[in-house]
Amino acid sequence: MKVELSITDAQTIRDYAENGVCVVRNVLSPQWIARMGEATDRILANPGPASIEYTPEGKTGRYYGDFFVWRRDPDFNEFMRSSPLPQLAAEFVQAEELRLFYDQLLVKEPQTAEHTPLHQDLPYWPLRGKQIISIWSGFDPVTEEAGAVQYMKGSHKWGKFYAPATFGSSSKFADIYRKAGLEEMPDPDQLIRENEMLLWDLAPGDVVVHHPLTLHFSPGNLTATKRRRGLALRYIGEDVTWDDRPGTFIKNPALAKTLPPVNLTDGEPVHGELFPLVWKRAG
Ligand SMILES: O=C(O)CCC(=O)C(=O)O
Repeated sequence: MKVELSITDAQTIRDYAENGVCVVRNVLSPQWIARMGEATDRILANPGPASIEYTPEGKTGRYYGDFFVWRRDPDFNEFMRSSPLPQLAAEFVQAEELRLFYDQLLVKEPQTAEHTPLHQDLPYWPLRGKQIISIWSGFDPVTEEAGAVQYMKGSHKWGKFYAPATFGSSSKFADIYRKAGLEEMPDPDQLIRENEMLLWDLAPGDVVVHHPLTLHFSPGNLTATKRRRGLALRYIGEDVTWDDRPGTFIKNPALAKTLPPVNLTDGEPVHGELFPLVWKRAG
């Protein structure tokens, strides 16, 4: 009899299916946290070509965003492949094999006022399929006051596909997203007030797993001294195909010029060096 070791349990996977989000505790070792904390600081000291400073100049704090960091940093590369996270992702989406779609670094230093706006992920992405999942890990302890991400319970089941929101006024994404022609989200503050938000204090090593249609946002980091260095890994399984519709983030020339050409046509299974195969079911 073959025994598959699993990282999470059936109840957690049921919670995820019901709520569109769940926490999985104690997945990453202290060694991974220390290594990725240092790697993050290296990136912050040497921002990449696709990075965005969301905090306007002259304001306190720093909200730093970066994409496809694994392509230029060996520790990010190793983390998305060899940490327990690809297997964890595969357990949630029940994939036979898994690719990394991309990694996104989201750092909010102390006294950062900028929120991450309420949004769903999938409207930004050129993807179709069910086996799509994000895992958010923090390399610091995370609390609500330090900007923990908050998720709208069950919103992945609403059948909504809202127009993407830009994360910062300095980013050039707004023009791209308008081309998507999607339904505008109603007043986000009201949605947040009227719906149950799920969030967790996280110890380093805990991760939050969320569905690509779950609405989520994060407040600023209002603490005086506590950093909030976060990394979201987006994994995809074998059922995921390319969606070449207009208005996705990959069509932003500022991002596209930092990446090799994506030679995928509409409806083609996602593959290629930009979306590396990182996990296969043992068999
Ligand atoms: O870290 C944040 O503030 C936002 C995270 C997010 O939007 C995501 O993980 O998809």
